[in-house]
Amino acid sequence: MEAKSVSSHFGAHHGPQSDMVNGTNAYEYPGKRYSSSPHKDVLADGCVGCHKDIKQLSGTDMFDIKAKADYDRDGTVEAVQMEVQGLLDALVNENGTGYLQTMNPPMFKKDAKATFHELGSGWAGSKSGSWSEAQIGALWNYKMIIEDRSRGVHNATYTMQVLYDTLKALNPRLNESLRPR
Ligand SMILES: [Ca+2]
Ligand SMILES: [Ca+2]
Repeated sequence: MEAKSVSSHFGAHHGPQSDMVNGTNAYEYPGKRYSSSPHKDVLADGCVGCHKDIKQLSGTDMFDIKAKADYDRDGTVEAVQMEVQGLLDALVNENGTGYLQTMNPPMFKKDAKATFHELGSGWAGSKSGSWSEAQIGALWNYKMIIEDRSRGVHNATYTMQVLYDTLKALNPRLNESLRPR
């Protein structure tokens, strides 16, 4: 598959929260195995059925849930949502060094941030190009994870697996030893 045009509207249907909880509908890479956090079987009870004691990380809009590893490899094991954000930043960041900003033609503007708000306003507006399947898959997964808006809380395992495989497809030298199994 090769795509000659994509638009800011390309992507999974809006509101992918249930897909994320169920661990499905990301662009899954051939030869990779995907699994899930044990969320889908208990969803009827709602989040607070199990997570009555979760607090907010002070000064942020994130939950105080520590990640299992330093997934974004910045030297600190942070909250799950910060680790996910760190991986999303590899795709789009304010310094303009993200994979979706440095491909030719770029999908996102040089000063875009990896946020829900800037999915539309940060879109570079490239009208045509010749992107690889790995690049189109990366766009799909980036948008799905951003639009889920939980930054991994709905399904940390699937979110990390999809992000690692997305980054690995764009950078074959990526160290993926921390990818959840
Ligand atoms: Ca980290
Ligand atoms: Ca980080």
